[in-house]
Amino acid sequence: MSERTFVMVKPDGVQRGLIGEIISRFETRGLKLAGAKFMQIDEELAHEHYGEHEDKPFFDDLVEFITAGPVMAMVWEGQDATRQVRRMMGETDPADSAPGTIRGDFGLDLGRNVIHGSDNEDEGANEREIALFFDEDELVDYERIDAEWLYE
Ligand code: D4T
Repeated sequence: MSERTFVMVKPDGVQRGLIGEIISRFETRGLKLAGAKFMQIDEELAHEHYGEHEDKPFFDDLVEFITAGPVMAMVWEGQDATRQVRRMMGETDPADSAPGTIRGDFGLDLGRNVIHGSDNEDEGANEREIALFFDEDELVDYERIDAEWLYE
C-alpha cells in the first residue's frame, strides 16, 4: 500500500554533505519525494519531536544536537515506504548497522546517526511527524513518470 513517511537528514548529515547522497538513494529506490524543507529546528520543535525521550539521560544532548545546525526534512511516498526507509537507514546505532545501509555506510556513533525516519512501530508517528514539520499545502501530489515500471 502506498504511504507517506517522514524522513530527516540530521545536522551531522547536512554538515557532512550527505543530503544529495541520501536523497539519491531514496529516488533511485523508486520512492517519490512529496515534500522537502531545509530548516533549523528550534528548542520547542525539538522537544515536541523527541517528547517520547524526555525522561532519558541522553535527552538534553539529543536536543542540543538536533538544534545545532540545519536539517533537511522530507516526506517520501511509496509502497511500504515507512518500513523500506527504516530498512535503508539501518539500526539506530550506526555501529550495529549493516554496510549498505545509510547509517552503516556513513556513521560510527549512536549520537551522530545521520538520519531520522518515522517508525511504524510507533502508532501514528508518520502522520504526527509530517504534521509537525509540514502544512498540508506544502506536500505535492503528482505521479512519477516511471510509476508503471516501478509497480506491477
Ligand atoms: P531517530 O528517532 O533519531 O530516527 O532514531 P531511532 O528512531 O532509530 O531511535 P530512537 O527513537 O530510539 O532514538 C532517538 C535518537 O536518540 C539518539 N540516542 C538514542 C542517543 O543519543 N542515545 C541513546 O542511548 C539512544 C537509545 C539516537 C537517536
